[in-house]
Amino acid sequence: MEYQILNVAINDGVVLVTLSRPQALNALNTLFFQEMDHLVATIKNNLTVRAMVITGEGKAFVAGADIAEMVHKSSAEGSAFGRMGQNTFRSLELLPFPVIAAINGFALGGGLELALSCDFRFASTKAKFGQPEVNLGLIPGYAGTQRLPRLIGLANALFLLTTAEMIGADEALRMGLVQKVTEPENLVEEAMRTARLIASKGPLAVQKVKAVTRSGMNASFAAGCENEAENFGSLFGSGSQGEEGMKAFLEKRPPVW
Ligand code: CO8
Repeated sequence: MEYQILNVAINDGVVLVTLSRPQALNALNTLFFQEMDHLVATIKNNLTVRAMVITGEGKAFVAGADIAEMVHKSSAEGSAFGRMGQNTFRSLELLPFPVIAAINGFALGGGLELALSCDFRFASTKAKFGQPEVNLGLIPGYAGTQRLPRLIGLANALFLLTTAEMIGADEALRMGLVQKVTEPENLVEEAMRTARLIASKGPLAVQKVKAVTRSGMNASFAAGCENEAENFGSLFGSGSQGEEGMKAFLEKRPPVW
C-alpha cells in the first residue's frame, strides 16, 4: 500500500513514522486510520523491528480528529467513527515493541489520544496539549476518557477534559504526561536515540516487559505477579536470551542476541 499521510522509514530495527498532512495540522481522517491499520498489521510480526517513533510534520503533532469529516455524521456514524479510532489505537498500543510519541507541536483531542496510545512521550518545548472536545460540544472518542486518567490521575484528567485548557510541555512533564522535554530541533533525534537504545537490549525481554507491564495494569496484583513469574522463567534455560545476557555479563563481553 502506498501511503499518502504516513511517511515511514525503517532503519536498524527502528521505525520512524511521520504524519504528513501539515496543511490540516495532521488532523485524523479515515485515510489516516486505514494507513495506520495497514502499517500496524504489516510491522507487528516483523521480528526485525524493535521500536517505533511517531511524530508530526509542521507545527502540529496532530490537532485532533478531522472536524470537517465529522461534522455531518449521525449519532450511529459518530459511534462508528469513534470505534474505528479506538480499534486502531488499541492495536497500536498492543504492538509487541515500544512506541514513542515525539510531540513536536499541537497534540489536541484525537492527537493527544494517539500520543496516549504510545508507550511514552517526548515533547518539544513548542508542544501544546489539550482535550478541547467540550469546546465543540463533544467528548473524546478514541479512549481518551479511559487512558488519560489512568496515566495522569483522575483530577488532572478531569481538569484537562472539562476545561479544554491547553497546557505546555513543562506542565505536561509535571503531570507525567510526557517523560522528557527537548529543544524542537533535538526532539526526533532524542526519541530515535532512545528507540535505538531499546533496540540494543534483549529483544524478547523488551517485548515481554512491555506485555507483562501493560497487561498487569488491567489485572489483579496477584494475577500480574503470576504472569510476571511465568514470563521471567521463559527467558531462562539453554539457548535462551536470558542465558546469553547473563553469561555475557559474567564473561565481560557484549551479548549476542
Ligand atoms: N480538523 C480538521 N481541520 C483542522 C483541524 C481539525 N481538528 N485542526 C486544524 N485544522 C485545519 C484548519 O481548519 C485550517 O484549515 P484551512 O487552512 O483550510 O482553514 C488548518 O488546519 C490550519 O489551522 P488553523 O488556521 O486553525 O491554525 P492556527 O495555528 O490558527 O490554530 C489550532 C491552531 C489552535 C490547533 C486550531 O487549528 C484548532 O483549534 N484546531 C482544532 C483543535 C480541536 O478542536 N481538536 C479536537 C477535534 S475533536 C477530536 O479530536 C475528537 C476525537 C475523537 C473523535 C471521535 C469520533 C466520533
